[in-house]
Amino acid sequence: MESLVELYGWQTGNCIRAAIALTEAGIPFTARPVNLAKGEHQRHLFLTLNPAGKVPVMIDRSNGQPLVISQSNAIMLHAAERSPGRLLPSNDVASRAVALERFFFFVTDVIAPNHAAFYLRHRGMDDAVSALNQRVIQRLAEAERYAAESLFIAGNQFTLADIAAYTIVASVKDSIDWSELPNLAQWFQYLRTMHSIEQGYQAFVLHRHPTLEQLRK
Ligand SMILES: N[C@@H](CCC(=O)N[C@@H](CS)C(=O)NCC(=O)O)C(=O)O
Repeated sequence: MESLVELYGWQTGNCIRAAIALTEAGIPFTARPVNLAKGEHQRHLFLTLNPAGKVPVMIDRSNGQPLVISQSNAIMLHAAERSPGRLLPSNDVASRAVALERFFFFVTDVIAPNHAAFYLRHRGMDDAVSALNQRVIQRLAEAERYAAESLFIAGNQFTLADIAAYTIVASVKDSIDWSELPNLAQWFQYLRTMHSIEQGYQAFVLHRHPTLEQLRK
């Protein structure tokens, strides 16, 4: 049976985070690869879903009327709301606030400058790129404290904060001085074996899934 949720995306951090969150929330979804290298995100079919021409986009039909959401963080929060307690602590206001604090730390203080560096690299602004990349590694090192405190980034439960942290740590892992971050290293090794993490990274690897174009043929 077709899943009630579709996730359009590609092999990028934003899409992988959304895929990990849906998987960890136990929400079955069909991954629909949108090949950015081939410009599929700029084609009319995709633009009708998201006029901004960006992935990920989720369509959730589980409540009758299709719900189309196009921000990765909104998709992650939606996954958390659909499965109370799975991605954010549900019965302790303080633990939930800490999980959100750390989720937004990674999203705004680490992932956002990393994206800005990616954009500026294409504009040839090398000095700005290296300043931003340095900043990303510096800020990321603050997570050593979180990993030292508990098994996961925000306590003893896997949360949205771990998903945000994992994808950015994985993407810059070769620039990290791991000898300085032993607890984060241990956390990283543990998370890489988690089913939802593996599935998220596999979701948009081109394999059996038809592409958006093939689906409409
Ligand atoms: N803030 C958005 C950013 C979406 C975004 O920039 N997606 C990138 C891939 S990670 C994209 O679609 N890039 C294609 C383009 O901009 O042409 C989110 O978190 O979903």
